[in-house]
Amino acid sequence: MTVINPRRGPRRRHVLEGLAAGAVLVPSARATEAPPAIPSWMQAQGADVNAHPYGQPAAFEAEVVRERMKSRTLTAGASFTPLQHLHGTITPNGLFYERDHGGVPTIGPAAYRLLVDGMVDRPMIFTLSDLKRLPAVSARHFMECSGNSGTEWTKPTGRTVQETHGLLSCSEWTGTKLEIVLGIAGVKPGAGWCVAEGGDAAALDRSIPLEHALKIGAMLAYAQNGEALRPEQGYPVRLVLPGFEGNTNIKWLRHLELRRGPAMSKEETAYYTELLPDGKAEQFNFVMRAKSVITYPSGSQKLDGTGFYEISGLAWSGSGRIKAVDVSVDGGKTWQPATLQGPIEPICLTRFRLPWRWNGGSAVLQSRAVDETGYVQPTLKSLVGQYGLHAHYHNNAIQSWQVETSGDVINVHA
Ligand SMILES: Nc1nc2c(c(=O)[nH]1)N[C@H]1C(S)=C(S)[C@@H](COP(=O)(O)O)O[C@H]1N2
Ligand SMILES: [Mo]
Repeated sequence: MTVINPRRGPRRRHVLEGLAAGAVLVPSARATEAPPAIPSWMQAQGADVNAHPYGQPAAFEAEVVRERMKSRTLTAGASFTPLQHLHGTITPNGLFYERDHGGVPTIGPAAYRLLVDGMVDRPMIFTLSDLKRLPAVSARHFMECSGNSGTEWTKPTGRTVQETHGLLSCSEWTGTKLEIVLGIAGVKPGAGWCVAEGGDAAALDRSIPLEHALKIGAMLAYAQNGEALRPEQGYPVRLVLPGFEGNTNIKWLRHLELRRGPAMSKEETAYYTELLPDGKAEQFNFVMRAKSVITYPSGSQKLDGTGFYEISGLAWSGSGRIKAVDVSVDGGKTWQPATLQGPIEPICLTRFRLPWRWNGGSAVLQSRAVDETGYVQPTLKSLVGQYGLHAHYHNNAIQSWQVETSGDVINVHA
């Protein structure tokens, strides 16, 4: 990092004061590897350009990995995206969060088949090449497990934003629309639901309301960020239901059955329902409500001295575009509007930023998202007031990070 340009206006200089804490004025920079000296890596040819036919991250980035949830089996479990290390809004494929109920099956492209039957005019089986011949679309959408932040209902538990919010990722998905495939099979009148089944050992199946699924642009995706889906993401084909809870985005999709009503499968009765304070359970909570989180500074990070910091984070809503994000540095007493990084796309992660001067005092950082429907992300208190403490899924409460006078950042309930 270089020294601040003295020609910048006084106000900007004030905001950026302390920005380049580690930078050194030119005359005292005498390390042999620092410019103007010629460093060792300029004195010989670089590494073999053919070493990695498939590119790898820089060796220095080895700590940027998914973190596995503690689970009793090696196959059923989850791993979390390292949101604190990522920039912008797209999740690299190797870091996309993962949730598997029965491990990752190996399905070759030649062996893949999709059966479409039930209330259709023509029951059909599609191969992968059949699906790839159909008109394609690409769209950027987030995906979030409805269990994301599930550990945070009663007390602050995750140490990092990876642990509190890492069952969240965002890709550019490419595939063919569900509408096209169903159009070929011909949906019979009266078919209101589509049961989607995965080709894994869990045979995970969910009932999808047909009209709603078509409205949100449901997709049979075979590509993610330009390349084929990763095995963990459902290779070769998964259902992408923009804005719906992760669980309904069936991976290794093998069967679509058109029906009058839902199947009442295990995953929509025993699980993925919300136990309410009155003992009743809320079912079919498909749409992920607006939510946001500050990724920098966030849990387990440490501020390196007072001065300028750019608070930055992610906001998203299953109902459409993010309209605004407000940030508080005093635990919710006062709020300032953050800048949203465009383009702001519907049902997509949106990056927000706010310049901040840390004066060395204790501070509680929070962000609050508002989506295009006017819905405002709730405090934990108001969410618990509504759902009680027996709910597990869909915790979209405001997250608080406390900056201590030491500069350490910790997860707190404020
Ligand atoms: N066939 C199948 N589909 C599945 C799952 C699964 O275990 N099997 N997990 C579901 C859950 S709970 C979530 S949150 C998302 C996770 O998708 P990802 O692993 O690509 O992040 O996939 C859903 N689709
Ligand atoms: Mo999930």
